[in-house]
Amino acid sequence: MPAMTDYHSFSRINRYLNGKPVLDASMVPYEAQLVFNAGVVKFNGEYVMLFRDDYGYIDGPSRFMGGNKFKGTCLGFARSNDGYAWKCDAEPFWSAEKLSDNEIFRIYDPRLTVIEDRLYLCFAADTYHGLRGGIAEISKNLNSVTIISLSLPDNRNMVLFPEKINDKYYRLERPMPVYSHDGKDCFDIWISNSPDLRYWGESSLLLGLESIRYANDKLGPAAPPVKTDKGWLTLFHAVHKDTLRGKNGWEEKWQKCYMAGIMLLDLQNPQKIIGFSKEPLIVPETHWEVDEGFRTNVIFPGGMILEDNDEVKIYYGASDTVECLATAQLEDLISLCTC
Ligand code: BMA
Repeated sequence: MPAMTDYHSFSRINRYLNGKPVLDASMVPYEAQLVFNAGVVKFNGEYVMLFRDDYGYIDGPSRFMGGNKFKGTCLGFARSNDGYAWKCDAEPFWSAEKLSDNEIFRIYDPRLTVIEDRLYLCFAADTYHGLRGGIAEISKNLNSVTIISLSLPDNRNMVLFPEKINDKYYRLERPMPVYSHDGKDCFDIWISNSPDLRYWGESSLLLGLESIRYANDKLGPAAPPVKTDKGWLTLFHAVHKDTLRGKNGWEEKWQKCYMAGIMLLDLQNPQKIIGFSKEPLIVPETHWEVDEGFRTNVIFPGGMILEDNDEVKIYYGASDTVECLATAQLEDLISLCTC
């Protein structure tokens, strides 16, 4: 496995504002420390972002040196007219504390998908008996949320396709099976379908870790797939672990590096991969991605928007600390998916 420095972001990826965050804790009008891993869609004539906010961090001797203890995690909305400049709502939107379910103690990493004018949320839920992936519907006025289904543990990083395919809903997901290789995780991307968003089945392996040469630890779905003439354009995160890596962010030994990868799935049969990129799409490189953060070297995309002029906006959490935006041209991204 080549050293991390052998990898670079795709040359035609443009980091908006040279990688400066489009949203960070200073823009949130309530308690916030880490603002990241957001889902983003166009809905009701505006751009809507639902971000994760880990708040109430007690710092140690210097920034992010107090361990990983937070008061809580909530999800908050931000809105935009152009997808570049964002403004947060005055109050947080949702958190585990708002549920009557005593099992779930944290909700995080939201992804948003609009299907037939309805807004759906996929989320990760930490429960006292394992990690679960949830699907919920958010009301049109963005005021309330109704849970539709929760997976068995352990599963997370679910994303919904934005339309039914052959009359079925589809989702990508990342279960956490107990097989491993050389003491490392081996987590892959799976695909399932459902008649009603509630009952899921016909699950099959979509992309195994062994197919991605720049990853050796785990893969997971990133933003919900986007429909193009050539297929479903689909982002994923790919994790490379190197035991020689030492201190990064708050941990003594944070050895993982999260990159973004890209693939194209068949429009009528999304279980079939048309192609994927041999190289990573986005690799941690900027100050916000590499030098400073709660967990450095993490690129975690959760939203992708295809504009009418074929610009693709990719929103990603950087270093589990801030939310950034990269753009690219659709044809450049499609031309990468050849393997
Ligand atoms: C994953 C999730 C993400 C996080 C990433 C990197 O396992 O917990 O929320 O961004 O690790 O720390």
